[in-house]
Amino acid sequence: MPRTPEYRENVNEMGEVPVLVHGGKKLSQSGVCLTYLAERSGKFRPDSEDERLEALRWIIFDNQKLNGYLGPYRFLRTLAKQPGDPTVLGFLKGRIDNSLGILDKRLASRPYVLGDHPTIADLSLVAYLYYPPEEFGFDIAANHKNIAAWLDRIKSLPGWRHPYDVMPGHPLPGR
Ligand SMILES: N[C@@H](CCC(=O)N[C@@H](CS)C(=O)NCC(=O)O)C(=O)O
Repeated sequence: MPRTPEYRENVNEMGEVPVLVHGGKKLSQSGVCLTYLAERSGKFRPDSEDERLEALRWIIFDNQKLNGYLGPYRFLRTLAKQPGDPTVLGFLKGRIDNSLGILDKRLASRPYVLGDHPTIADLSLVAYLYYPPEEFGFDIAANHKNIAAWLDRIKSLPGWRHPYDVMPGHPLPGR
């Protein structure tokens, strides 16, 4: 659907999901959707200008260098009709390992990405990290103890649900 001309014309010219429709607004880019939801609800909202900028810094890092690589990696490895080229997968895995290392170090000295309370920066960064290790071929939590503890912390927050429990279309047909 996101690739059809109709979708680009009527839903999102960038040809991507997610898209958030709320009242008269139609928003895309997960960081924009998260910012809007945090401002509207007051939940997971960075507290000050410094926090807002810091959250944006981590959301951009995430979109480009963590989930921005994990998404295509998982797609090529697990979902694509043609298996991914090993050179491409190797390149992406190297970038993912580097980004996971940066995040793990960040979380060594603070419970959440910005400090002592969870914000939209955490919600952006966890995006793909609860998917089963088999989908990646490596176990993120087993190899990064600070990320593992942070994922448990977020999982304990009120209202947390596994992505497969809230997204339509899982399990995929034939899997
Ligand atoms: N930076 C965007 C990335 C969105 C994105 O790449 N979404 C994927 C699915 S998870 C998509 O729509 N891919 C379709 C395509 O690239 O053709 C965001 O955070 O919303």
